[in-house]
Amino acid sequence: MAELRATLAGAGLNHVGVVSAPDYDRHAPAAVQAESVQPGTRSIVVVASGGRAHWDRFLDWVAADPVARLARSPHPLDTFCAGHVAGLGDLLAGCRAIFPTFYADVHLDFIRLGELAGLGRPSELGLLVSEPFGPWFGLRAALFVPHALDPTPPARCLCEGCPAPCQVVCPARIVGVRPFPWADCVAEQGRAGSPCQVGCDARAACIVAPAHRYDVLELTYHHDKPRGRALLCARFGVRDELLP
Ligand code: B12
Ligand code: SF4
Ligand code: SF4
Repeated sequence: MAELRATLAGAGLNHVGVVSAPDYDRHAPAAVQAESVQPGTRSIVVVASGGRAHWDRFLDWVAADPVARLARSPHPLDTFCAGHVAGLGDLLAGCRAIFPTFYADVHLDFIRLGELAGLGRPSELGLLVSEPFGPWFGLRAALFVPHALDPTPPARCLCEGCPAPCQVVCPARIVGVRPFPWADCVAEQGRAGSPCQVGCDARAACIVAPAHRYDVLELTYHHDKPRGRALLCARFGVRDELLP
């Protein structure tokens, strides 16, 4: 596990937790039980990127060949992450990696998975919030592995007793509503002129680990992919070859 953690950290995949297969199976529906995702699974290693390190490594990787890795690539950040995971080589023997993308062949609820693997607790924002990284981490992969690894203990809920400055800045006033009304969040992001088209103000207001907040380029890339791509292409001086 130490070697796996160290190799993942090389790409900024620096927030890693483990849930045992039996514990995962107690929460996951029949279609995605561990044995049907990958026969022989005994643990699931959930891999996240805390703070800006993964994004910075991604920019270094793009810089080496911006035409192939950005201008001609529909999902450059996902490709970078998947490439690093594939590069784990022997460490992945007998494992299956599942990614949290829309085009993945298995769709897992990574918020639930991240919580089970002790990476954070669902917050007033709907997102997981953790002690080391606040809400500033992304879930990047789930490795279904044939080893019985020590599970990570549950994370602490940081919203309990917090004055919740996140609630008042949400234009849709949905922060704090349980269960989190994702459909209202989507609707607000689609409203003309909404500040949520370029970032989540509630996430930015979270008082936990603000030093790990993403920069404007990364925030734009996550919230407004076309504009994020345009900014990245401008930064690397390439023409987006996927534009019509
Ligand atoms: C779609 C999506 C959105 C949509 C809508 C969310 C929704 N829930 O409908 C919108 C656009 C609103 C959105 C917004 C944001 N999102 Co979003 N989003 C997602 C995405 C891609 C899928 C969410 C989803 O639909 N989950 C349920 C789907 C996968 O499952 P399903 O097909 O319906 O059902 C199957 C499974 O759920 C399974 N299942 C059921 N129960 C269980 C239990 C277990 C244990 C398992 C394994 C499976 C399982 O069974 C079902 C049938 O097979 C996730 C990534 C992911 N794969 O989880 C990110 C994700 C949740 N988003 C994330 C983020 C960061 C954001 C934003 C901040 C914007 C951004 N990208 O920067 C904002 C959040 C605003 C806020 N409140 O703070 C992060 C959260 C990170 C964190 N720290 O918690 C995620 C995890 C992406 C990532 N790679 O990190 N998001
Ligand atoms: S993206 Fe906008 S609507 Fe959704 S939680 Fe954040 S501030 Fe509220
Ligand atoms: S500001 Fe406080 S209540 Fe809001 S998400 Fe962060 S920890 Fe939770």
